[in-house]
Amino acid sequence: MDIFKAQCPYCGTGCGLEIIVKDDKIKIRGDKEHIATKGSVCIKAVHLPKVFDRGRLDRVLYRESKEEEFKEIDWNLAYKILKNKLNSLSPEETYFYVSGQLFTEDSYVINKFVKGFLGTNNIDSNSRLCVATAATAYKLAFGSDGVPGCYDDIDDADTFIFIGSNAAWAHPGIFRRILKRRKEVKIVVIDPNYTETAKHSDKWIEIKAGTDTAFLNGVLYILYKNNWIDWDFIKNYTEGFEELIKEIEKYDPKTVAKICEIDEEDIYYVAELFAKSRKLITFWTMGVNQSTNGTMKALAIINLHLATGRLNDKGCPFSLTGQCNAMGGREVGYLCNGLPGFRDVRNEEDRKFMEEFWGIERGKIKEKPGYSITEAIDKILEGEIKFLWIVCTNPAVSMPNLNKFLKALKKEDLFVVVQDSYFTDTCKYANLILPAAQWGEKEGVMTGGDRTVTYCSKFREPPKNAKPDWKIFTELAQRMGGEELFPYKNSREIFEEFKRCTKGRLCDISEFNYENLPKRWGGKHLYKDLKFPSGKARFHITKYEEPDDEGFDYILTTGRLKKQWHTMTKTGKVEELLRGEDIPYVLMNEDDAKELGVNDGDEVLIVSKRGEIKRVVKLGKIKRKHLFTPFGYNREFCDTPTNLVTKDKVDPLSKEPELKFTGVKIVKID
Ligand SMILES: Nc1nc2c(c(=O)[nH]1)N[C@H]1C(S)=C(S)[C@@H](COP(=O)(O)OP(=O)(O)OC[C@H]3O[C@@H](n4cnc5c(=O)[nH]c(N)nc54)[C@H](O)[C@@H]3O)O[C@H]1N2
Ligand SMILES: Nc1nc2c(c(=O)[nH]1)N[C@H]1C(S)=C(S)[C@@H](COP(=O)(O)OP(=O)(O)OC[C@H]3O[C@@H](n4cnc5c(=O)[nH]c(N)nc54)[C@H](O)[C@@H]3O)O[C@H]1N2
Ligand code: SF4
Ligand SMILES: [Mo]
Repeated sequence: MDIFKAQCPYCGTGCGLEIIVKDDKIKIRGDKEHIATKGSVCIKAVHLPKVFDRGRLDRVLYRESKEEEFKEIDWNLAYKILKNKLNSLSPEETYFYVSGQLFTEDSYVINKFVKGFLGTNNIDSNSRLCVATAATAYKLAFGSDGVPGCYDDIDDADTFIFIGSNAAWAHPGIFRRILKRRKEVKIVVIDPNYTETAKHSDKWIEIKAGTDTAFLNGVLYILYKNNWIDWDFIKNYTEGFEELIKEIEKYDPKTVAKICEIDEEDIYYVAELFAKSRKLITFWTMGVNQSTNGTMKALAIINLHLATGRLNDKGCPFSLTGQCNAMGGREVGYLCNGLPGFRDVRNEEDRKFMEEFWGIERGKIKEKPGYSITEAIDKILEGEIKFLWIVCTNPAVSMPNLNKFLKALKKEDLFVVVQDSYFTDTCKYANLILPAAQWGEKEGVMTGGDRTVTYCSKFREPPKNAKPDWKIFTELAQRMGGEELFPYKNSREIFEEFKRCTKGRLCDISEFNYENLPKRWGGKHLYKDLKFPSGKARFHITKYEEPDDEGFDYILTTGRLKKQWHTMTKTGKVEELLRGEDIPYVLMNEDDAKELGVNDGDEVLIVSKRGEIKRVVKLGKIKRKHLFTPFGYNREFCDTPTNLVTKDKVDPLSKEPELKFTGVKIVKID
């Protein structure tokens, strides 16, 4: 019997796992010794062994035109095709779309390939649809990305606010840790949907979707009027409070209650918690981030924590990370403006440092950020981008405004490469499909949601022909004249290189190695001395802007399934995880259903300006005029994925799309 260790490859909780391999059997359990997660594990991880072999990609597939059938080719020919394509185009005509589920080593190599070797910043990741808003808000408020607290803070906090987060489903490892202390703590949930998380709360605040900024500003209004704020903290460690307060004057309880369609009392309730609790953590996730007003929402949360001095031992504005290694991806700078070690392409010194570090010519790294993914889609449609390489994400399901995106994918003058471990919906639009080795079949590290870096062991062989993501890019680079820049024979060499460039940075992991992990960078509290990368922490003026319902009466919001992971390429292959989760449903309020004349179990069409989807009605507790449907159903489960109706309008600061608010009408199908 062998025991291997790794971080879970699903959610950002980042549970440390033990993988027990005996003969041909593999079992998975929580690793009690893991410093951050201490043994937590959930059902999705337990069933991982079942998906290692089901429906795996084990061949390189190619077709010159998307009209043709795929034929099998070998890796040599694949590299030749890629080299020719990339050499025939200017770097700005190419685009790379990657993922928060890659190992840090994979992300680092791909980012180096694009920004340091090809010389374009045209790379973005699915984090743009996920944590981009939180990262933007942290940078604006503190001068850097990075969660200020860690999971240990849960164990002595007395108050938890969940805003736009269904942690009971989405971060079960964390939520159960809180439930262990249920009797001693207060839990508030702010969500239009009466979620599993809300069921466990002391108070559910049934907010109208999209209006959180108004709500949070209203809480600050009450704190200010009652003098429930920490003036010493504000004076010593922050700036910008006076300007903010001028804006906050507009958010009296009466006005806010009307905007958010809640009781005034709800705003007082939360204000009192900020005033009086011992230690308060505000957890937020996609109900905050995926909004055209998202950065304002996140900054309004941080404003409340700064106004009441709720950092470190008094609390934390805690953005829950979605994917297993979104934090690691942010460390290597995999968004279109990032560089490794929390650096930025717009910063001359950062570019110079990385050019010297990589040993490439001055000026190779471009100053202008690349296009974000939704901008890139426009550029594909306009014919400016002609090559798209998608790695470890399934955007043919997860991208907003799918009809538009699929039109871009189908263009004959766009060459599409899809690198995945399974045959996904996105593969159907590819010219070239590259089979990837996945978690368990390669080694590397991931950083979980509280900055803890965990080593992930290799404990099985990949299917024939499947290669680790870093290796695919390394072998291609070597054939394109990049032997010196990409000398890597294994992932350890990549880690050793990456960690050196983090020395002296906030995310310094230069002393970490595969043998001494797991370890957390930045310590328990990132800003324990209340010294911030920006000097003082900054209040920002948070303006509420009304979400656009496009003239429809109903608001469709979207999100997760309890036992399924995103687009179901893995969890959708496990019977135990499918039970009750395989019928595409829409959650509806009973009074709305009566008004519409529909019953539980009826089929309806949900129609927006961009498309329509078919769903089965499930009656339940959700705010009136709000509907909720999961977004991850792929075409095996449903002909009409949710994102056919959502919009690609983005937050102006984080460029994260509005995935949580779509104006729709309901049409009953007879
Ligand atoms: N089981 C499971 N767990 C997962 C995942 C998975 O696919 N399956 N995915 C992981 C990833 S990548 C992520 S990003 C996280 C996401 O984790 P969460 O963000 O917690 O999950 P969601 O279901 O997307 O959305 C959370 C809630 O936001 C609410 N909401 C919608 N609009 C608003 C609004 O305007 N204001 C407020 N206050 N609330 C609103 C929705 O009703 C929903 O209940 O989950 C991670 N964990
Ligand atoms: N309407 C709506 N849309 C949303 C959201 C929402 O709440 N509502 N949430 C958004 C968010 S937060 C997220 S994070 C995205 C998630 O959306 P996606 O990133 O599209 O979701 P996944 O299904 O996790 O896709 C990961 C892919 O990587 C493959 N894979 C797994 N391991 C490996 C590997 O080691 N290498 C390679 N190359 N491939 C691998 C899997 O088979 C899978 O196809 O969806 C976004 N879209
Ligand atoms: S809670 Fe998240 S990280 Fe932990 S085992 Fe479940 S899916 Fe994996
Ligand atoms: Mo996410």
